[in-house]
Amino acid sequence: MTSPAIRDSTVLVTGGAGFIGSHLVGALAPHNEVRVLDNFSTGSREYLPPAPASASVSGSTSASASESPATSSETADSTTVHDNVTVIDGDIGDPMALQRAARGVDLIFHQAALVSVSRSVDAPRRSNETNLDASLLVLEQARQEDARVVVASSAAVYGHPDELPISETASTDPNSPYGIQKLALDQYTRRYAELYDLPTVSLRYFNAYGPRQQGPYSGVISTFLDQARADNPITIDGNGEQTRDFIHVSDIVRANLQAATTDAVGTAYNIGTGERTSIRDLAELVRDAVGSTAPIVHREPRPGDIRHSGADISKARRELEFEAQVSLESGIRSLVQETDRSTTSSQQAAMAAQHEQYSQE
Ligand code: UD2
Repeated sequence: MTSPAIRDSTVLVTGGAGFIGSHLVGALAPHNEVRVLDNFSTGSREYLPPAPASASVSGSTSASASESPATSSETADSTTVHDNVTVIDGDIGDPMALQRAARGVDLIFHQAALVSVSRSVDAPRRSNETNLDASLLVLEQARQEDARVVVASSAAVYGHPDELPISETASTDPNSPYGIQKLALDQYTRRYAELYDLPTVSLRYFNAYGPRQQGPYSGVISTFLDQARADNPITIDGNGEQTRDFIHVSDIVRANLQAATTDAVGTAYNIGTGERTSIRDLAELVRDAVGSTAPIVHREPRPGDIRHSGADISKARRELEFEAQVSLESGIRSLVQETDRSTTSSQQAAMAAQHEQYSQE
């Protein structure tokens, strides 16, 4: 399955310099005018697509400086950012920055969030400000611009599932502030279609992984990869029998592109692979892919940890015409190669390769 092309559109990606957002920007940049609104709390300018080898880009226009507070060339090394990408260094909670970033857009991919479940437990009001209050500003701005919105929701909306695989009609009983915030946003997103006739889609990501996922609050795959590379113990919480549905970021990008054109709006879709993998198997997979001899150790189980999570993908397959393509084995293999490349050559070269891959799809 190939994703439908989005061309000659003006698109805002909130959180566009972050893990998932930057991959989306890479896919959109060759044929669209892309605005990135990011406060760079976890994102990086290095994740944004580089200018193509040939100086001019056909089929799209660049944002004019008068429309935006800052262009790519003003805020970053102009050789690192694609001509079609305008970077707005600001917070989604800042109405002025948001207004300027969203002016005249056809489409908004809302990826900005405080993604850490544990941080949301430590500071529920702070995470609510971004994940819900500011997200509501994004929806309101979309309404203002009459723009389609695709929102990043999460499997965290389900809490401890009462069925496996989890379908979109399963009960939603989130067990963290993060999950509560994502559920409220997911509901707002769906209702905006009905109340304001706005084409909206909510995508409930399962466990995302891939290049550029890093930092203290990133997912288990990047943690295990770092540990295996350093030949440090690979730390399994509990007995490792808990399972997750791991989905590669390139598949998440495809799901977003499908959501940007589908007629089946005003609804939420599970974005997973439909396959569950235990954390113990994952530890071995990562260790083997790296060729490491790191020991696998067990710690206390994580408080409140969900035992099993796996997506029923039939609705996404049927209505969104989306199905994941990257197996966990090949996703981990390519992640290991990618990180090998970026440690041996410049980040730029890895970015160019990634960008090239999206351009060809
Ligand atoms: C939740 C959400 C996910 C996403 C993410 C955002 C669910 C099912 N998933 O992911 O959609 O929103 O939060 O942060 O609600 N683990 C270890 N050792 C480590 C690190 C993790 O064993 O060093 C285990 C951890 O205990 C858990 C599993 O790996 O059982 C996955 O953990 P995670 O933090 O990558 O993601 P998870 O499922 O909490």
